[in-house]
Parts: sequence; structure tokens; C-alpha cells
Amino acid sequence: MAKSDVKVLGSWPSPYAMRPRIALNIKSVDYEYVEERVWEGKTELLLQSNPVHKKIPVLIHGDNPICESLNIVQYIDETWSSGPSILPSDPYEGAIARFWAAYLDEKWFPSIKSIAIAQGEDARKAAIAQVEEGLALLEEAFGKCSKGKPFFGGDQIGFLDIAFGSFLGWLRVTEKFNGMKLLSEAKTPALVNWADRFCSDAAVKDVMPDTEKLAEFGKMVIAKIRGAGAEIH
Ligand SMILES: N[C@@H](CCC(=O)N[C@@H](CS)C(=O)NCC(=O)O)C(=O)O
Repeated sequence: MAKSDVKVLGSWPSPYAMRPRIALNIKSVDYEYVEERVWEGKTELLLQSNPVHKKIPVLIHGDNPICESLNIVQYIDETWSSGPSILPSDPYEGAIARFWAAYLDEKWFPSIKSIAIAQGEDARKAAIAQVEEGLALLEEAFGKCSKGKPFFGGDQIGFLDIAFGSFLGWLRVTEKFNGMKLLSEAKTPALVNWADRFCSDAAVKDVMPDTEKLAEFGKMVIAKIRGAGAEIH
């Protein structure tokens, strides 16, 4: 497949945009990465490719746009057999991986955002407690899914590794902003080691944003939100 036949529309600070890139790297598929500065405006290509949500990431394969990051990862897994499988072949393990991925997107990451925009100390502490509660659940899930292997997906990075790992940059920024560790040897030892392994994996390391750069971007976004009373996307 020629590089120009596979495009990813993404934005560097977006956790969601990392997901298709990691999946394509796992499958050793060459692709063109198109940086969309969605916080400044949207290109015609993005609006045409994702007219429903108007969000990145979008995978454009030939003439076909595919939207929603986890849906894209599944598409990549089903389309290319040029690398290890990303979704578990066992239906129960697949259902568990998709369950936790939905939990991360629908509940856990919104709590991370709540820490950033919490008004007052009580609200901030409540949001931190929610994030920590989620991490305790994920620590337990890691034990069950990995069965003693390095990743949620076993020996290789799988669907849930991608879903969760893509949030590690923002988790580190949150730790930095709040002067605390959310992933710690004391509370989440397995996830601490998993996070190090995930970030240094060949499929991930070049797409994981630098924490300092992400923190600078985060400050800008938070200031904008506090000013406008808007929501973080
Ligand atoms: N559920 C979507 C979320 C994608 C998303 O929220 N993208 C953000 C960037 S992180 C975006 O494009 N925001 C622009 C907007 O909402 O206008 C996915 O998994 O792909």
C-alpha cells in the first residue's frame, strides 16, 4: 500500500489521534500524517471527512474516511495482517478489552479533565479521588488481562494498551500540574511498569508527545476554557 493511500488526520496533543498511528506502526503500514490544528480552525478536508463529529482523528484509506479512534484501530486490525493482532481473538477477552476502553473514554478521562477545570479545592480533590479510583480498577484489570505478561494484550501492545496508553501524556501533565503522582509504586505498581514499557515501545515512542510541550499546550487550553466557560474536547 503506497503511503499516499493511507492518511491520518490528527493533532499532536490529541490522545485519540495517537491511537490510529500506533495501530498503523504495529502493522508496519506507511502512512501520511496530516497535522490539523483543530483548536484554531478546521480544514475543508477534515469537515468533508468527518461531517458528523468534525473531529480528529480520521483515517483516510484510499477514498474512504473512517472516524472515531477506537473504530479506526479496529478497522486497521481487520484490514492489515502485516503485524500482530491488536484485538484479542477470544470473544470474551475482546469484550473485556472493549469494555475497559469504553470506560476510559466515557468515565476515566473525563475525570482527568475535571481535575483541570475544577473550581475550588473540594472539587479538585473529588476529581483526583475519582481518577485514583479508576486507576485502582485498571490496576486490577491489568492483572486479569495481562495474565503475567507485559501488556494488557499479552506479549504485544493490544487494543486496551492503545486505548489507555494514549492518555499517559495527559496523565503525566496532570501529575505535574497537581504536584503529585497518580501512578505510583505504592498504589499501582503494575501500571507504573506497564506505562514505562508502553511509552518506550517502538510503535509508540515517536508519537507520544513530550510532557513539557504538552504541559505548555495544557496551560493554554485551561486558560482559554476558564476564560470562555467552554468545555474541553
Ligand atoms: N471520540 C472521539 C474523540 C475525538 C476528539 O475528541 N477529538 C478532539 C481532539 S482531542 C477534536 O477533534 N476536537 C475538535 C472539536 O471538538 O471541535 C474519538 O475517539 O476519535
